[in-house]
Amino acid sequence: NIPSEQWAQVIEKTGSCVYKKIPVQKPGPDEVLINVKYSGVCHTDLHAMMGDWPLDTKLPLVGGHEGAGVVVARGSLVKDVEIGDLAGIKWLNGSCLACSFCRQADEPLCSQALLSGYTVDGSFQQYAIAKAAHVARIPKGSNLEEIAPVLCAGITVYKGLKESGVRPGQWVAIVGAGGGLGSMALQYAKAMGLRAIAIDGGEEKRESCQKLGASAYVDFMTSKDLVAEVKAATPDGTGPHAVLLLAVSEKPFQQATEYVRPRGAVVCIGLPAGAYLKAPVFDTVIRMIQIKGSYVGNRQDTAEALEFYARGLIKVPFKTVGLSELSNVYGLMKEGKIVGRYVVDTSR
Ligand code: 8ID
Ligand code: ZN
Ligand code: ZN
Repeated sequence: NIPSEQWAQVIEKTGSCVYKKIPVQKPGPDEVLINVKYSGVCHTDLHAMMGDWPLDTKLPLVGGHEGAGVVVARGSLVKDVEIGDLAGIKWLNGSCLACSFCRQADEPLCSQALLSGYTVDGSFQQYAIAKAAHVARIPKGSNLEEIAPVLCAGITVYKGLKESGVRPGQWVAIVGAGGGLGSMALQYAKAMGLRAIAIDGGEEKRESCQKLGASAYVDFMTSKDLVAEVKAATPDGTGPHAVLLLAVSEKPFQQATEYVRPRGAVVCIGLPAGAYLKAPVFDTVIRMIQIKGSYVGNRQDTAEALEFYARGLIKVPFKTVGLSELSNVYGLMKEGKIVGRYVVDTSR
């Protein structure tokens, strides 16, 4: 018994969202309808609402792309997802599956990609649609509240760590370590046998980062010389083998090449509005530094990221509030006050 109406947070015009009732949609032949129980709130959702990026959203738009729930309906072509299965709505809602990127498991690069909570309605509603091929398969019995943030934050940082090329025993700097992606990154880094230097601001985030397994914490708000402090945190003082940039601010994107180890990798993941990368050509060449971007993950990355969670290796602090309170979460997020992740409960 799927209702015809449901509660949702709808962006009617850029800059704000309204909690209201909207119709429940029917899945197409290759789609499933998921009764979303919980959804994580990613900073991307705030960027989408604020129109921060040079890519248009649909309007009106239901945001959200960390939705964990139960499959309640499926299209006629769907064979491998059953009604009653647990499943997740992630950023990549669908892709063509036929282009050269899709064929090589680079689905996020597909030019036909559908983006949950951006180009198609996402998980800040009680019933959301996704292409069956792309929904995350969540193991039976999982805690949906806790697993929701894995569906974007977890997948993205796990992929970013793989893209960085760091190996067990090596050092990685996590910039924005106290936030949603950062907290996940500390847990994945630990599970992957890496040593992490957490960079963020304030004592609450320091405490959280240390609990999540960081070997060192550098406070960007109080440090007199951040570059020197990050390098000094590695045993030989040459700096971390890789840097994961997760902050929503341009400055750390300009700084990272200064403290990364020679031959190290700077991986850009955070998407501050209007920001540019800048690095001296001379140092980049003679220190053989790699600068690259990393964008969510493919279906295999999704399965692997969920497996780390299922093994009990990923525990990230989260707070749950009702979907009706989403605007308050955005308020805290704008001020950089969130430690870990906020999750919304779609039943209230
Ligand atoms: O696929 C992707 N590339 C992808 C996937 C998901 C999210 C990219 N993102 C992007 C989001 O759109 C956003 O721009 O990653 C960024 C981080 O998302 P989030 O983790 O959901 O945001 P948050 O919880 O607000 O955490 C950001 C942290 O950065 C810190 C803040 O204190 C906060 O803890 N921070 C800032 I702002 N400036 C900093 C600085 N200079 C900083 N930390 C260190 N140094
Ligand atoms: Zn996200
Ligand atoms: Zn494609």
